[in-house]
Amino acid sequence: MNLRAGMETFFNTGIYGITAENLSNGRDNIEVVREMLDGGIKFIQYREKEKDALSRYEECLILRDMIKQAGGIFIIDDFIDLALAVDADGVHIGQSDLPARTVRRILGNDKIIGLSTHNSEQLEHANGLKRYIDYIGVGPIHSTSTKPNAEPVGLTYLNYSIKHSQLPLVAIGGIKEQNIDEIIQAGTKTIAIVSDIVTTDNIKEKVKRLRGKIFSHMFD
Ligand code: TZP
Ligand code: MG
Repeated sequence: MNLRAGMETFFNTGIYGITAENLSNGRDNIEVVREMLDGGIKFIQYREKEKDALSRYEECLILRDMIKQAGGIFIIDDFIDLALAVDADGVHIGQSDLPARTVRRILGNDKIIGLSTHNSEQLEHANGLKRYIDYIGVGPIHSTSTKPNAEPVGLTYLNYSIKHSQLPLVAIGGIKEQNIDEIIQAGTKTIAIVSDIVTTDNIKEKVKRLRGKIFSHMFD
């Protein structure tokens, strides 16, 4: 099946996992992603801003095969060249990256593109870009040390985006097992979590509990 057309099946599996090796308590991204996949995560983003290009490339070649074998989707944060080099499934871009339309031109029609949004203007703009992009990020919901300089948008913008987005959305930022319920109750189907997953000793069990919370809400 076409990846972009079939994306929502994967997207709506609850947790969107994101790497952060510096927070992973000595474990490398390969080990952490293995655990995420074993816990049932199907959407994984490689987010590594500090490593050099060769290290990123070598690591992503391994991750791409692991994620493909597990039937998951592999997204790369920021680096369009890396996504093409390792044949990842897509990229995630921010408001200051190349325009979505340009990224679509570079990547061709088959790759997934996600775009971060932080307010209603950006959301309306993203709705206008829906020929080019496949999902939006909404956040940071709460302030988070994983992205310290980003202004939190709170539940107000989350509720607004759930109501007005014409694209699938993923909520992100400061979301943890202890405060995930309000995000789920707002109607969010996909939730991205970095630190609460990668810092945990037993990532697989953590992911299972988090996914269980989302699924039990769906069948309430
Ligand atoms: N974009 C907005 S917040 C964030 C990103 C990448 C980091 C979220 O990390 P955490 O640890 O789940 O708060
Ligand atoms: Mg970015």
